[in-house]
Amino acid sequence: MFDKILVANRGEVALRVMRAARELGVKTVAVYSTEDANTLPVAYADEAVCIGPAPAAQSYLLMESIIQAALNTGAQAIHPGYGFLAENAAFARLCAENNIVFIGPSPECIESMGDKATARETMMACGVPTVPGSDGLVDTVEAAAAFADKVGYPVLIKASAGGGGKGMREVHDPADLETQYKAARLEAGAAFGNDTVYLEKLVLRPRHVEIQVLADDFGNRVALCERDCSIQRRHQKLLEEAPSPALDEETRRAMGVAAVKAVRAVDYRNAGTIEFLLDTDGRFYFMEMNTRVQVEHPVTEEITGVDIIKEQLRIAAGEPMTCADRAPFSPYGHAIEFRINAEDPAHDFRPCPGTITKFIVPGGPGVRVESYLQQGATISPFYDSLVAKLVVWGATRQEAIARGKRALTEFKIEGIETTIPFHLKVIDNAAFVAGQAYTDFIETEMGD
Ligand code: MV4
Repeated sequence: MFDKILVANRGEVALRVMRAARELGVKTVAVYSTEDANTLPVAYADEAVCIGPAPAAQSYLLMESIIQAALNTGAQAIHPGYGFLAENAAFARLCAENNIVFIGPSPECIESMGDKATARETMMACGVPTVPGSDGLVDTVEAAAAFADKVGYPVLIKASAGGGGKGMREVHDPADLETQYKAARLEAGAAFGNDTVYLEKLVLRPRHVEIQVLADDFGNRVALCERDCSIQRRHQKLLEEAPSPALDEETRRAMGVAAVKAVRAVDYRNAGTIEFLLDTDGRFYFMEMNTRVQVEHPVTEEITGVDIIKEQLRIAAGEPMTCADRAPFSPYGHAIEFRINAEDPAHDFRPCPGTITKFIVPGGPGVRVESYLQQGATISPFYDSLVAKLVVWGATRQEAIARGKRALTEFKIEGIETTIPFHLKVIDNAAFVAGQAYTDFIETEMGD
């Protein structure tokens, strides 16, 4: 195991990684912007290095400064958390060039999964189900029309460099194809500096179901069940649960097998997530692979008992994962994560950074709170608006829901608006309680 690692992130995930490191007897180095100087992860770390001012481009995204901090402090590895440099192949490469272990997959894996058209081809080649789609990139309106005529409308135009929904355009009517095709390319070019697109048949009313995977250097590859992340707003997840209320044991097994196939095909190492679309007939299709640990990883930890971050550290250190002999995994109980953001759900979820005047955290059985804040702390406008993740576990989904409601009610945050009132509505919603939430849940069920 490493003696010391550097955590190239901030907020709750920085603290989460440091807690895992501490349990393994690994020392930690925090890097921070001047804006974050007084935050908990900086105080918690064994050492801390200021890397620049508030804007991420001048601090958390400065690869050279972060590498220099690792070299100066003798950190042998860097955990990137999520966001910032977590899926930056150049950063993973720079780590290697400086003999620092990047706690994550190889730069080649990051790159091949970062290009969505390539990822799709790779999955098709190894037998992972994909939505019927164009044969590679679609360079002309005529080729787009030919594909749409062949598979039938509606279709979805996707940017190869996309992900997270950017550069995506639905086409329901042949008359709109040209306009939407041109719009998708313009948007993709502006957003990613790459305007290539491909087409897929549009899956109607899908659910977002993703499989957590771990792979080590000894050929161990495990699927840690699934998470259902259908409750999203503009591609920002708000609530995630595990297992998915929409999967039976057979589909779960099949999805896990497909995910492990994908991991083997690209010789993936460390933690990752394979995202699938689940259609209303229970069929699933590869959507994207995330080559990092995700915000919602705790729900998987709760139903499997696996500490995903500690496994990441072991794998990166060249040790075998400790959970391989437990595969195939079946979910134990049910977990739900509520993302508590500093946003005002009554005003289109507009961010509302500010100072927290009261912060009373829920507790009791089956309640886990991942945060880095306390009373008197300030939410910075420079970074994401995540205040806390409230994760509840119950023996059944029904118990998890009751516990979630109880814990959301106990959580008292004042001084800022939060998404707690939104979650209290979700948890009383009949479609959610029945396990019938699709990716259009917020539009169809939370209209007001
Ligand atoms: C789709 C789809 C329907 N059909 N692909 C959204 C983000 C990007 N990863 C891919 N996405 C979608 N791809 C086909 N062929 C619907 C979506 C989609 C979506 C997926 C998961 C969660 C929320 C979503 C919201 C809108 C669209």
